[in-house]
Amino acid sequence: MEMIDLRSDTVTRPSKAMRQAIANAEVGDDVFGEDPSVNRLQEAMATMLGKEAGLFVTSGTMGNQLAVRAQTHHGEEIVVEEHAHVFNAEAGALGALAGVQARLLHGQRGTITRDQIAQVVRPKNVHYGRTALIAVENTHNRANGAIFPIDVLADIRAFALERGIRVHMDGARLFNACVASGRPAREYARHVDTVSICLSKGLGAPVGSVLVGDREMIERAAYYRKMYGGGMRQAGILAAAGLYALEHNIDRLADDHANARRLAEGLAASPAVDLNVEEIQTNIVYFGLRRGLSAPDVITRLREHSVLMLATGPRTIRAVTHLDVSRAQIDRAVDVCQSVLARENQAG
Ligand code: TLP
Repeated sequence: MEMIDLRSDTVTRPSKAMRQAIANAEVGDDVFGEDPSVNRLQEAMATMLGKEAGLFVTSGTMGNQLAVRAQTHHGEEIVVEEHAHVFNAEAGALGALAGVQARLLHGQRGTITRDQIAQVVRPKNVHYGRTALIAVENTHNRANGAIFPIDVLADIRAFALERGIRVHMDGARLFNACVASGRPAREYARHVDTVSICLSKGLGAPVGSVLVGDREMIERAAYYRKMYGGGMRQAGILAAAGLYALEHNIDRLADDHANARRLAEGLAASPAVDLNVEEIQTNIVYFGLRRGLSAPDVITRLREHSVLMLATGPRTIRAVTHLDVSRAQIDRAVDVCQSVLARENQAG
């Protein structure tokens, strides 16, 4: 039976048409700045986000870490929500590569506020590492793909400007936020200095992210990209997939959101599941298991029925919808989950 892979939206494979775009890509040496497809992609993303320049990078992790490195100095502090990807899931790079300390805040569904930030910003004093950067995540992965509210972001930005602090947005799934909220990407981007956007998640490209910001910052990021081994040569074959994704795969994210809703409703109907359907705004569904059920056990049972999800804790599971999962497959996944959970529930 075909697998229904809901572990992540990173698992998508390039479609035939995207592969055609890859095959037809014009290329050059991007370390010399001579790859026309890479240049087109960088410009297209910068324009969409209303920024001066863009930089094509290997991954969301590299986009975030270059943004941090290029906007901070060793020993400074970055204020970030405690479950943010940039702090939790990037192999300790904040310390290892940028040499910064993270000042963690507890967010409400991934959102941190101006007031919270104001309380932890360091005053000028010989004892303190300067607060150099605030990082927000939109959508917020660990908060069920929650959209970062734009008015809260505007407040943070106003405060940051007053205090001379830069703001970075991990916009790995920014276009999910845009499609779900009906707001264009540049409305979010105008409240931050830099944004990193992934092409290889819901947008369906095989590789890559783009970091955007002002020209000077992007030049610094390009220097660190080379230092980190991220200078690619005929990367146009990858950029062509990204350009294809920007043209064809943004509006359809609405289907993924509808599928995530449907999945969440189906899961929430099980008494074994702890999940608030109202929290599902985009394509990510985390759910808890009640009555002592074990997430690794449930995952194993689901796999036996060709449904793949991720255990993200002893009693938490994550499912993510994307362009390689159809509505019919979601309906089947719901049936499988309900029968597996009912059986596990009886056994437990
Ligand atoms: N997230 C991956 C895993 O690392 C958890 C996933 O499957 O969701 N920012 C956010 C908000 C992300 O969710 C991710 C990837 C990244 C950055 C990093 O992107 P990559 O994997 O391209 O380095």
